[in-house]
Amino acid sequence: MQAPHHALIVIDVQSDFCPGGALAVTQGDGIIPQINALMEDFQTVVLTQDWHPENHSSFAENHAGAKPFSTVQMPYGAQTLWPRHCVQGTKGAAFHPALRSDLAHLVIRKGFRPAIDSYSALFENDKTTATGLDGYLRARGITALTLVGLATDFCVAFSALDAAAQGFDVTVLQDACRAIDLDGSLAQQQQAMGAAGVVLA
Ligand code: VGL
Ligand code: ZN
Repeated sequence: MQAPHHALIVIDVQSDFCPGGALAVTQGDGIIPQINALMEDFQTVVLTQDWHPENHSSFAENHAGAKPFSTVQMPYGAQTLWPRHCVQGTKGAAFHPALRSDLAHLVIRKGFRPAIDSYSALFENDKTTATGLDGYLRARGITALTLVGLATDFCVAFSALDAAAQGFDVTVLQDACRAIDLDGSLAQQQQAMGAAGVVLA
């Protein structure tokens, strides 16, 4: 059993990010058995859930003429446009049925404001709107985080970078993550995480 100050954060293991889903990550479901085992080994387990309204500004279909995987400028900076995914209340937004979500202590939903995307579990993409996870972890005396889930180079990496910047000791278990890898994004984010002191295990 892990120490009480060490939490497991499981990022976006949802049907839409797994094979057959709207924004499927290659072998996204392959990490689930390992994550289920990890959840039994931690005294604090948090799941994040990407949770968008239909009119979300990260969907290409909500920008006239824009293609999925292109980039637009938002008031808060560059934003990748995605196919519609993880729409609130849909099957695709649900946790993958094989994930032992019953073992989680907290579910944190993110990306529900139409105008701001939220890759990170701590801050939305404007880098200032807090999800509240930081307060939850601090109130429980947690100082170390292990991150797993989808996708390594987006939601996992953004969460790891924010958590390291907030002073947590952060480990990303790469075996229990899978990447989208858009234009070299995986190598770029691995480099950024390394530079920020995130342990890539
Ligand atoms: C994610 C793209 C859009 C992720 C979420 O979970 O990594 N990626 N929304
Ligand atoms: Zn999303």
